[in-house]
Parts: sequence; structure tokens; C-alpha cells
Amino acid sequence: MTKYDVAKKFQLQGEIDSITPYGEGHINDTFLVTMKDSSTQYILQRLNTKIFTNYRGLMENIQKVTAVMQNIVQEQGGDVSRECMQLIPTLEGKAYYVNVSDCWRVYVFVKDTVVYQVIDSPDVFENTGEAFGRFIARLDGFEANTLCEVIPNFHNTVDRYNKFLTAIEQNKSGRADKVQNEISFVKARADKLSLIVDALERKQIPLRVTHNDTKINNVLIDKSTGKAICIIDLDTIMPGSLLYDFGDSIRSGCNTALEDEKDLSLVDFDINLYEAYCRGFLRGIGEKITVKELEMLHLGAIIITLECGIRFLTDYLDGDVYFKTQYDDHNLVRCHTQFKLVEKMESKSKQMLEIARKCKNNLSDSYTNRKLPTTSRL
Ligand code: ADP
Ligand code: GN1
Ligand code: MG
Repeated sequence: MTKYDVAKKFQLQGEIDSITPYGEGHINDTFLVTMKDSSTQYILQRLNTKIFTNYRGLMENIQKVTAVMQNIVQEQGGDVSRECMQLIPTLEGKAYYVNVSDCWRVYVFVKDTVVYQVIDSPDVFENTGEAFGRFIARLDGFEANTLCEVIPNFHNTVDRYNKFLTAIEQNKSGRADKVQNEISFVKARADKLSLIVDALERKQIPLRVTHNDTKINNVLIDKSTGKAICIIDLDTIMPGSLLYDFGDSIRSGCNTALEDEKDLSLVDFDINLYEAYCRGFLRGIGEKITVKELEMLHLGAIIITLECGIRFLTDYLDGDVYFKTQYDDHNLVRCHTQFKLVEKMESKSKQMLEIARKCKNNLSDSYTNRKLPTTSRL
């Protein structure tokens, strides 16, 4: 079945002109569908069903969350057509189309936006932080247990570490000898990896409905205003910790280079961008953040960057079976950028904590001195 045949299974307006590969995601196959009137476009995606084995549960999550979001944005006087992801139903009125083992879906294409792979503007990054903070705040009342866990233990850093140890032992790719330094880098930090998982388990921080893949190319920025208007890539929305959401934007946005930059001298952690994101995120989430979460934001950034590096290294050891790769050592190159960032963040962790506190205090001053919640909610 061709992509054209698949696209015709959905309720598209008009006649299809072209279908072309689009975006730089590591997981799904994304296409831009342009109609003959050329002003109407859609995003067609083939889900990676090897990774998202429970694609039906995943699509149900997305249906639930997009419906709630659309209502909230409408209530708040926003523009649903630009600020919310909107699924286009199939001819039978379903949210997705299954062909043998492939699962396809179509979204409304949000026009006049850009996504960044590297951000250098503090204003744009502050707007990005505000959008992700607001996203979590909007989902605050959402019952976490009504969503399925799309990928079990997705951000369970301890479990990621155990899988990494297994990958070393199995050495499926035969590359283990080559990455002894990288393996030592991770092992030296093993005690840090459980901090968020433990805090969740002890109910020191709340389990929330979170996005879980908040890298900067998962938010659409309005071309003319620079505002972050629409959060995309909703596949991994499920119960999780805000710290991973905050952290993943920092991991991707405060990197002065690309995630797969080969020249490590270009990779640095931009603390000014960190401050900009903190300001935006804390404004967006408002009073929904707890004191403990605030005090752990910097750890969220460090731990997820380490986790992401571990995942790239694990995939390298497994023979590149998870992330899309373009060349032989691609996952190793990605792992190196993440570990370099970890080191840079570690050397600035105290400053990162102070920045979070300062941003919160500046905001609290403007909030008529209302107090933060001091305990977790769940
Ligand atoms: P992946 O899971 O593979 O990362 P994404 O859902 O993030 O896939 O989509 C890949 C890219 O497609 C995004 O980075 C963005 O550039 C673009 N994109 C996705 N959805 C939309 C949309 N509704 N409107 C405009 N662009 C989109
Ligand atoms: C993947 O789908 P994409 O490219 O937005 C991955 C994230 C990683 C990221 C690293 C479902 O995100 O968890 O942090 O690559 N998504 C999944 O770039 O594994
Ligand atoms: Mg994406």
C-alpha cells in the first residue's frame, strides 16, 4: 500500500498533490501532505510499531489528552487551530488507520511555524519554557491512571541503567571493548541515577501527567512572533515526573551544538539559556510546582542528560536497533555530546539551583506572596 493510498483513508479536504518526508524525529516516519490548492497541508505519520507496540493504547492516550487540551485552550480564549494538536479521523471516523502491522495517523499541519534543533535566542527559549510549564499545569487535574503507560519504565533511570548493564554483558554489536571509557563514565555516576525515581517512590514529588519527550524540536514556534504555540509529539504522554520534562528541554535547548555534533569543542552548556527557560517554565506552571520539585530541577536536567546518553550508548552496544541512525557511529557520537553536557552541567549545578530559586522568588514577589504547596499531591 502506498502512502497515497493510506492518506486517502483519512478525511482530507481536496485532492492530494504531494507527500514528502518531513522533520527530524528519531522514531516515527513523518510526511508532509500538500493538497492541490497548496494552502491545505497535513502531517501524515507512520508510528514506529516496533517501539510503540501498544499503539492502540498510545492513540487512545492522544485522543483523551488532545480532547482535554482543546477544551482548556478554548475556555482560556486561545486559538485551538494553532495551539492544539488535532487528529484528522479516517473515513470510518477512527483516530488511526492500521494496515497489517503499520499504524498511521494524520494531524492538522500548523502553518507558519518553525522548530529548532539548536536554540540561541533566550526569548524563544523562555517562550518554550512557558509553553511546557503551561502544558503541565493544564494537565494538572487529569487523572494519571486513565492513561496507559505507553512504554513501561520510559523514564525510570534505574531501569535504564540495568538495561545498559545487560547490553554490556550481551555485547550484541561486539563494540563493548571500544567504549570502556564511556562505560566507566556512567558507572562513576551510578549513585545519582536513582534520585528522581526514589523521590517519586517516596512520594516526595508528585506523579503527574507529563509529556516525557520535551526536546526543543517538539514545540512549534510561531514564525512571526517567536512564541512557542503548540506542543507536538504526544506519543509518550503518560504518568511521570515534571523533572524529566523540565530536564529534557534543558538537555536539548542549552546545548550550544546539535545532539549529534562530532566536534565536541562546540558542545557547551549555556547557563543564560538555562535561566531563560527557568523563568518561562516557572511562569507557565505557576503555583502547581512543589518546593521539592523546584529544588530538584537542576537534577532533572543532569539526570535526563545522563539517561539519554546511556540510552544512546545502550543502543550502540545493542547494534543500533532503537534510534534511527545515519552512519555507523551515530549513536556513539550522540552519547559523547550528552556526556560532555553532563560534565558541564555538573560543574554548574550549584548555580543552576540558585537560578531556579531566584526565578521562583522573582515570580512569587509578583504573586501577592501566596505560598507554594510544600507537600506532594499524590
Ligand atoms: P518523531 O516522534 O519522529 O519525533 P514528531 O511528531 O516530533 O515525530 O514530528 C516530526 C517533525 O514534524 C516535528 O519536529 C515537526 O517539525 C513536524 N511536525 C509534526 N507535527 C506537526 C504539526 N501538526 N504541524 C507542523 N509540523 C509538525
Ligand atoms: C526520541 O521522537 P523524538 O526524536 O522526539 C526519543 C526520546 C529521546 C530523543 C533523543 C519515543 O525522541 O526519548 O530523548 O529521541 N523518543 C522515544 O533525541 O524514545
Ligand atoms: Mg519529535
